[in-house]
Parts: sequence; C-alpha cells; structure tokens
Amino acid sequence: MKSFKPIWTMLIAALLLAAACTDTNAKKSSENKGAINKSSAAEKVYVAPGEYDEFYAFMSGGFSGQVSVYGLPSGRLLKVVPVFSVDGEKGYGFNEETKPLLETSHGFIPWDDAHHPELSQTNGKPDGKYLFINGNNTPRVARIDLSTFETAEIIELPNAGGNHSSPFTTENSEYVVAGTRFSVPIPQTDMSIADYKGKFKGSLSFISVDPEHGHMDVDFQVLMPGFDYDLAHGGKGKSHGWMFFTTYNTEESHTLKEVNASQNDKDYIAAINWKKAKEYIEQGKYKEMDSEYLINRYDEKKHLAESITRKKVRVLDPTECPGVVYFLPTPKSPHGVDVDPTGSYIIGNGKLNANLTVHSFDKMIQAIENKSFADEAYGIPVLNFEDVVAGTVESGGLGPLHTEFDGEGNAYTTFFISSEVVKWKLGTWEVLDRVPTYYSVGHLMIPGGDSKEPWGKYMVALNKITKDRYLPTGPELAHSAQLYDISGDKMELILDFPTIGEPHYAQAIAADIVMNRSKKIYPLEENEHPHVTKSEADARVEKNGNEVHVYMTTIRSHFAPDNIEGIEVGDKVYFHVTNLEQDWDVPHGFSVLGAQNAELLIMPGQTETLLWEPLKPGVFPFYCTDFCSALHQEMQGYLRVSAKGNAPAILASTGD
Ligand code: K7E
Ligand code: CUA
Repeated sequence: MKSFKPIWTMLIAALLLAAACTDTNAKKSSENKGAINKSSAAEKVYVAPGEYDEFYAFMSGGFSGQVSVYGLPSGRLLKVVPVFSVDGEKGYGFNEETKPLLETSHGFIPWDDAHHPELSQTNGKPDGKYLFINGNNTPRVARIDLSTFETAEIIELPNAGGNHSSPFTTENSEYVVAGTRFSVPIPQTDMSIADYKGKFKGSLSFISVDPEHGHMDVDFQVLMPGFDYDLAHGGKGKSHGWMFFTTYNTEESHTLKEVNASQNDKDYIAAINWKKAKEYIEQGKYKEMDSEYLINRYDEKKHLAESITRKKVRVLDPTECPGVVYFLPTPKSPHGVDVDPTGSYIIGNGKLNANLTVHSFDKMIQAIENKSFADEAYGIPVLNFEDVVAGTVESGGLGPLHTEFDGEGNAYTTFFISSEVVKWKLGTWEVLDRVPTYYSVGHLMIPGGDSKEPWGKYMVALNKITKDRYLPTGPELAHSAQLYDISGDKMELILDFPTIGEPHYAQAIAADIVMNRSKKIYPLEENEHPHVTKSEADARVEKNGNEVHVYMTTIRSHFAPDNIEGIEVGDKVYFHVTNLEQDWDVPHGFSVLGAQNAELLIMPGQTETLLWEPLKPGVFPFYCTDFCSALHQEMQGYLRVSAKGNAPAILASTGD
C-alpha cells in the first residue's frame, strides 16, 4: 500500500518554504484594513472598564513553557501561569516549595515547550476544574488547578521521546493521553540510530486522573511501531471509549524526515479502544517494564511540592491484545485529528494535502466487525480506506492543520500554507465560507470547540507569523491571535492581539464556570507548611550549625523580624515567610540584596521559602516587592552578615 511520490514531495517542500519565507500567499495587512467595519468590530470586542469578559481563554506559551490566560472577547491578558519554565516574577521554580515541580529523572529542568492546553471534562463538557498541558521536550504533562490558577502537578512520562500528542482528554477525564512524537529505543539503550527501523518504538500513555483530587498517574502504556505520533483527540458520545492519534513517518525514516517521512501516500490514524485496553490491564495481560519517572505534586495545605519516583510502568503489546489498536489509512502526513461533537466523525488534517479526510466511526466499527482488513503493520490491523471514509472536504485550501466545531453542524479548519480558515458543513462536506488569517495559522480555537457542546460564537486563529501586523520590535515579533465573530453565516475578523511565546493551541470556557470556583485566599488556619509562622509572636530565627531558619511573617506594612543579626558568611539562610493577610489581592513580596535567587511573592495565608547563601560581610537590606499599602515603601528590614566565626548572638527583632 505504499506509493512513492518524490516529485510531489519536492513540490510540497517548495510550497512550505514559500509560506515560511515570503508572504506571497498572504495579502499585506494594509490592503485589508479597509475590509473591516471598525465601529461594528470595536463594539463586539469592547468590554467596558470594570466589566468582565464572557470567556476565559487559556493559551499555550509554546517555547515559553507557560500558559497565558486571556479574556474574550476583549483579548485582555489576565495572567501568565508558570508551568514548565521558572518564573522570577512569582519565584516559581526558584523558591524551595515549587522547585520539586520541575524535577525529572534527568534532574531539575527549568524549561519546556508547551503546546496543548486541555480543560478537564465532565460528560464531554469542560467543567472548569483543571487545565492540562503537555511538555514536549522532556516528556511531561502538567495539571493546573483552576481554583488557584497554579500548577498543581507535573508528571513525567516513561518510554517517551517528545510528548506532542498530548494531553487530550476522555469525556470524564478518566484519562488524559500522551503519545510520543519521536520514537526511541524502548527500553532506552545505547544503539545505532541507523537501526531505527523496526527497533525504535512509540508509546501511547494513558494517564489516569483521580476524580477527587485530580492526581495523575500513568495507568498503562500501549507499545506502538516506531512512527511519529502527532496529535490526538478522544471519542465522545457513541465513540466514547476510543482515542484517536495521528501518525506520520510511517516510513520509519531516521534522517531528513521532511523528504523521507513524506513518501507514503497515506499514513495512519491509530484508533485505540482504551476501554478494551483497560480490560486487558484488569486481566493482568500487561508487562511491567522498568522505567524511571517522577510525579511532582503541590500540596495546597502544605504549600509545597513533593516528588514521588516511580520505577515501573504497565505496558500493553497490541499484538498480544487483539481489539485494542486499529489503523485508519489517512492521506499525506496528517497533523491534527479532531472528533466532531456527536462523536460520529474523525477528521484527519493531512498537512501535505488540499482536502480533508473524514472517517466515519460507525463505518470503522462495521469494518472491524467484518474483519475487513487491508493489511497489517507490525501485527496491527490496517482497515481499508474505502471502508472507513465518510467523505472528503474539497477545501480549495492548502496545508490543513486543525479543525474545531461550533455545535451547529459546522466545522472550521485552519490552512497553514494558504493562511486561511475554511468553514464547512459536517455531513455534506461543502465549503460554506473562508477567511484569510495574518499569517500562517496553526491551531484555531472555538470556546468548547473540541467538546460535546461547543459554546461557538467566537473563533480564535493562532498565527505563527505576524510580520507587519504590529509596530516592529526588532528581529523577534510576537506571535498573534485573531478573534473572529462566527455567530453569523460569514466569519468576521474583529480583533488582533499579540500573544506570549507560541500559542500552539488554546481552549476557552464560559467565565462563570471558572469564576464561581475561584479562591481568594488560603485560610491561615489550614496552613500545614512545616515552617509556617501563624502569628507575629512566633516569628524567630533558629541557627543550627551553619543552617539558619528565619521564621518571618508579613502583614501591612512590616516584616517580623525586621532586624536580624548573628548570620555569618558560609551560612545557608532559609527565609520561611508566611503572609498573615486574609484579604483578597494582598500578596507581599520578599527579596534581599545579593540573594542569588528570584523574589518570593507570597499569597495571603501562604508560606514560601527563599534560600540565600551570603558571600560577604555587611548589612543588607530586604524589602517587600509588591506595592501593598500606602506604607509599602516602609516595608523593609536589615540583615547583618558577619565574617565566619565573628557573628554576635542571634538577634531577631522588630526593635523591642
Ligand atoms: Cu503547533 Cu498542535 Cu504542536 Cu499544530 S501543533 S500548529
Ligand atoms: Cu508588602 Cu509591599
């Protein structure tokens, strides 16, 4: 079933290059400014001062490693949540409490590449509890708690190389998945790269999410052929129980993939029957493989993260577990795979193609029941393309990447090469509308657009290239989002706004769902931090050899203690600062001159710890970094450092 098309491949490569290097395909924005009715667009995105947006939008930071939170339709930036990268603004990854979140089996890693935010779901609808996001480089999945907008957990993935097809959810977040983008030797070993074919393997991880606490764990993995597993989406409704992954590089090439992985006319969508896989697990039909990975969880009561090391993972071999994996042939290196709100259609976006391939879930089940297989790949049945295809969308565009839905029977697909979004009808496959994007759109997002019940109304195009859209900022330009009104028959561009890092994907949810669960403070009486100081009377300094623990409190507008002596060069000084405030929006900051560290930014009721190893004798000021009151500038103190062996007795006072 393999057909080789070298000339076609070169043509596509040339096209891709053209899209990246010039904007021949994209009209100059200045030519288009007249096309927008400014006052009607402005009215649609205007959120009056003091009023709230209708939706929260969560955008991945791509190579920034973070998640940014915007309001829609205003495009106002509400927060940047640090996830995989350290963030000096919040002390994330710098303070002792959050450092363990960034631990892996490769040690402390201060960065990753985050692509796909995914909201937790109940009955196929975003429930506003958690946001999951993948780390692509050192394979990880993070969970952000949407009551605090803080990273609550990061789990590392064993047997994986490049966690891209992740973390897509099942209908009730029974699982979020993580497929390896790069196949690797499994188990890892030192071997020749030239031996890739047949020896390198893929893995698809099913990460269970504890319904009560949200805790993640790798429940099992499915061991796969050495393809690249690009994206995924869960079945819903009738297809609940299945997960679909796109593959490319079914050629199993290990070099110059832009040509070598573009040879096959069709790659596969892998359909995984995870309910069946779970049955096999329950029957004990798995192998336990040695593989080390970390689970890092932040405890909201203790206000600190702890790491658990796992050494084993349960692995299913699909050749020994019939009925778990089937391959659906899908043209031309599919990128996104998207399932419509009814769960009937599985859309493959063949990125080197003009047309979209839509598979039918019913036809797939029928073909499986008929055992109508075209072929097999490493013992995994390959279905006949004609048996499973429901239709083809003759898009007229080039380079389809991703599709979302409005809940009214329409689908919207991005085209990277032709820089546009095409709206088409599910079932008839006819194109209804198309709009240009500026420029080179990757993902798109409709609020709830990959769920069973999309909110519709808006569509956000997430663009890779910004070029002339904003005032120039030197060689590096922000990527951008463009907001379209999709409530009418025609899509209408109503707002442009720059984004942080690379917003590969985004998700949005009706604001009230998240707002109603949002925490305002951490109750002080619930604080179980091992170094908490619950009242100013308990503030103190303890010295044990060269280890100094400063138990400090903050309240408007002073630190206790604010005069500290008895510390010497070579000491390890831990400032455990508890913010005694119990009012919304009153964090205090803490920093000390010469600390080789970021600040602390301590929320009301929280304890955070800054480690400092002073190198020079002297008297060093410390102060609050967050303007907290009229006397914020007075919120400061001094710390005396003496030469080794020369320190006076410990003094910790506020002058009394
Ligand atoms: Cu940018 Cu989802 Cu990583 Cu497509 S991926 S564009
Ligand atoms: Cu506390 Cu400023």
